[in-house]
Amino acid sequence: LNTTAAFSFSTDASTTSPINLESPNCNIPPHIADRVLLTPKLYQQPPHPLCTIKEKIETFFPGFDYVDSKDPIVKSTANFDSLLIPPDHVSRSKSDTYYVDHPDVCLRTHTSAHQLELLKQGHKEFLCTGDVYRRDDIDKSHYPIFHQMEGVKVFDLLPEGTMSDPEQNVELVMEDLKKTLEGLAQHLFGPVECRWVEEYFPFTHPSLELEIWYQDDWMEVLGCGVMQPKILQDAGYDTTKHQAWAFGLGLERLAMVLFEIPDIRLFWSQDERFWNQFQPGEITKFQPYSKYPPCFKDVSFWVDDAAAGDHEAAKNFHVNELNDLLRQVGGDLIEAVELVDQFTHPKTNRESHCYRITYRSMDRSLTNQEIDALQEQVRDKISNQLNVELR
Ligand code: FA5
Ligand code: MG
Repeated sequence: LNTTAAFSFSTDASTTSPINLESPNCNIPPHIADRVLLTPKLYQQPPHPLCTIKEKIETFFPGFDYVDSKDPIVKSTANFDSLLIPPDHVSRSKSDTYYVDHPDVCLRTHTSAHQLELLKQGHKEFLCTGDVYRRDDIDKSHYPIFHQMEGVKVFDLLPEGTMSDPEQNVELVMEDLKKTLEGLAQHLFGPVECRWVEEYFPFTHPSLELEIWYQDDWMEVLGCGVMQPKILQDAGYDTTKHQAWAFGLGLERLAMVLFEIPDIRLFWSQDERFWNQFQPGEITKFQPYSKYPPCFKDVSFWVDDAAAGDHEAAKNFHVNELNDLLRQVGGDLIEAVELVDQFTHPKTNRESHCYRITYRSMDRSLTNQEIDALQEQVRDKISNQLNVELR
């Protein structure tokens, strides 16, 4: 990395967390650190669609406490342990999570990171909104920074005798949760095609995901479930008397449906043709300025470094390393990254991957020259920074 700066930022008057990009325990690339520094937050800037949808959801939950200025830099204990996520869970790996200081401090990967803390502070019905960070796929509905809203509701169960069967309680809480979220979908979209899909989260049981039909496919918009009693106990509740539901929804995904925004990168646009289309608090359909042509480039490599005699590296290569590298070079000009071919050489036993990179700007036509230059940089960086051999 060519930066020596230790960034400081503050989203909450009480905290200022430094990010030292130089630290070997930090895997945050500069293009992500820059975004962490961006204040005010998109969801606090009318007429941004994320701001409008946040407010529209909040009006559906009157009486809830609204929390939206928690520091995105959190202890791993809050992001993982407090939610009963096991020590060896893949979501904790450096290839999935951005660490400020591995393994103790990370960029929150979900707003669930604040559940226990807020419960302990006495919030019983709350919505918590924030920017969250993940090393993830690159396509029209995945972005390394996105926004979630957490919802939690703690129930005081009826006196013993009327509802003393815990199984039955879980069912009633789950029913309330589903009804609430179906009501929310109706409140946001009117009639829309939805389906519930069974899921697993360590912190809820049972757990579900809600999907909405959008652009000819099912798109997952939220995860939810009945909170594990252990979490309520850790917050000081007697779980013979209390139970809770929780959900975490992806604000971009919902806003894409509501405003007909075709690509998640648009939320980060600074183009006035984007911003000028929206009015504070109003829901209007996004008019694409024009669809500029995409350009596809393939890159193939052996996922080990024969020169270094390191055949074990194949096991260590993770596509998220490539994704971050691509965003570093191409920023939001990278529309999608897709593994299109993979094979193992029968003689050398080496593994080859071929990725197709889609370049496309949301607001202008790209020139061949420009893309060739980017692709050249991409190849350079791949061979210098990843433990692989270009083909
Ligand atoms: C979670 O993050 C859970 N914390 C949700 C939860 C909360 C479950 C409370 C139970 C109780 P998941 O990883 O599925 O779950 O993400 C939740 C939502 O975030 C997804 O449904 C999707 O709408 C959105 N999302 C996930 N990854 C991305 C991404 N890379 N870009 C944009 N949105 C995303
Ligand atoms: Mg999910």
